[in-house]
Amino acid sequence: MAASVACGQASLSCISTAKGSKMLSTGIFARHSLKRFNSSKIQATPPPSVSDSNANRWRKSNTLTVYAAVRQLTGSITKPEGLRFVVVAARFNDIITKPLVDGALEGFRRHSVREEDVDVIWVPGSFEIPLVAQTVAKSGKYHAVICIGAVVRGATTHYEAVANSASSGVLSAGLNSGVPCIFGVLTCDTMEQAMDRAGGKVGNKGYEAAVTACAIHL
Ligand code: INI
Repeated sequence: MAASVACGQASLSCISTAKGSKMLSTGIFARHSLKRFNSSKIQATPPPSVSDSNANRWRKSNTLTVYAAVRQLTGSITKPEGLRFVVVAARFNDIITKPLVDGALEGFRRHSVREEDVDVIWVPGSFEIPLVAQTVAKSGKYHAVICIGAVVRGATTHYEAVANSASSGVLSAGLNSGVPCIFGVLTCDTMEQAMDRAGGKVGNKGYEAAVTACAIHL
């Protein structure tokens, strides 16, 4: 049985299993199985980068057996209804950040987050993300903030400054606000690497950031 427990501002999803075990497929747990317990499955949706033919294998290898007497607390990616999210996205390199934002919105849609529960705020570049992320995180309106940007190494040291500021700034925004701020900022050597991660052969990191937000909401 799944329940919710309040914890200050936080609400954690609690899966208690009084009558045996439940299988929880989340994509973040290692595989465990113990056949002598009864089990039922709660399945996560495989990301778009997983082909239909590999979907069942993906689900199988992302399964956790939850034992009867063990109380497990986790953010839930199976019940994100009612949660509100905001995407803070950089316009710089928007050939990359637009598909990342699309991926994030697709990730929310596939995990039952309602369209009206997601806002998107555009900022000039990744350097500007942390301040806006912290401000919206502190507003109390959202359960998590998804930060999207693309920092691509150029000929100058500007890359290092922007990439480092974005990563430490997003971390600080989360720590200062107490609201998860998910780091969906690509830091790549080339545009090709960035495209691979924005819906190309390595998947869509925006989609993954949205799923992370669903999984970690406090
Ligand atoms: N912003 C990015 O989001 N990605 C980059 O690759 C980038 N580079 O390389 O310059 C970038 N610079 C702009 C920066 O984020 C600020 O908008 C600008 O410095 C004004 O504060």
